[in-house]
Amino acid sequence: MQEQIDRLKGDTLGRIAAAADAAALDQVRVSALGKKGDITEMMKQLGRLTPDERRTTGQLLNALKDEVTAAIAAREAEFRSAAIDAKLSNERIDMTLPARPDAGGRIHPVSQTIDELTAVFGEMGFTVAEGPDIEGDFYNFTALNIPPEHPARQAHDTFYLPPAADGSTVLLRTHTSPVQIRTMQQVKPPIRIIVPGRTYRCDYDATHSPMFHQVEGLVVDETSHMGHLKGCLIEFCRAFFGIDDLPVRFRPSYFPFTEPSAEVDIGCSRAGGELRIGAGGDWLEILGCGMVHPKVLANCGIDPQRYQGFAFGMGIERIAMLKYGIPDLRTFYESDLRWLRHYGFVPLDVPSMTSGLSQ
Ligand code: 2NL
Repeated sequence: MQEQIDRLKGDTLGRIAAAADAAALDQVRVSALGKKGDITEMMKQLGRLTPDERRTTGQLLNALKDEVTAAIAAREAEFRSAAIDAKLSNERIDMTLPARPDAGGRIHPVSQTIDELTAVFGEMGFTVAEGPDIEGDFYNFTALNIPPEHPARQAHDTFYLPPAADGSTVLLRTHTSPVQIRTMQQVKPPIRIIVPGRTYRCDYDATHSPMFHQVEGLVVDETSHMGHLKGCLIEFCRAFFGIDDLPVRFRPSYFPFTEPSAEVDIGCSRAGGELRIGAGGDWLEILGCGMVHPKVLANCGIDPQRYQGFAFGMGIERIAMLKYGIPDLRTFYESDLRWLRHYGFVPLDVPSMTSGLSQ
């Protein structure tokens, strides 16, 4: 009996070790410990033995059963950890692989342009401010000295939302100026901010999109004057377009929120039907600006006797088109991957004061 048990033990443990997978192992378990398994059958024979033999053989068989059970459990654990290892090595990614050659994504020209102009104004000491796209008519119009009958307020120029519960008017901001209004209400001068962001107007044709991007700037201090405005914007135009001697001129204009107001042109040439930015005798309008109207300062709780400010605004798509030679505004919003591969920017090319077309 002892011999038979030893043989069975060697045989069963051998088959457990040789089982190639969980299914094979289960077959070994059934053939040893199942209802008709070898060990089970031997246990059934115990009844035929003398009480003494039954005790010793019973102990041996119990020990064998425990040992086989433990060996099966151990082999099962091996299969489980091998399966996990295989899964892990399958799913492994090499964190040391360089991102550069594989970076298929591109930065949209609007994002790139915002990053570039933020770098330029950042060097001059401006910080970036942001605010909600949905605004009230006080912030978008009234505080800016835009009269109630002004055409910009009309429903065919501005996207109005259904009135709020308290009856107040809500709209999609038509410029980023509401952010400057909120800043002036909250921050004691000196103020030096730029506000890039989405803006909305009821307008759609080859050169207008109902959603577009603007950046506005605002400086408020006790001694700010038109000379600061001119120096700041001439510097911006030259740094942004990367042309040190870019001609810049200021033309008188009108906005309800600035007095005096001006439009800024940069030099260009249109020789041969091709637009080139830089000296060339022609002019191209790129932004509007002016000294903040005293009424606008007062509307925000700033004393116009003590403080003065200048402000400016420009369209981001427009300056992006000029800098990067993108001919059609509507293509900005088409999500055409071929367009993005062509006009987009590689993520790791971080914009700086000096990066851009010239590099
Ligand atoms: C343009 C002209 C401009 C401003 C925007 C402004 C904002 C406040 C007070 C005074 Cl809170 N002015 N913004 C001033 C002048 C021009 O934008 O052509 N934008 C595309």
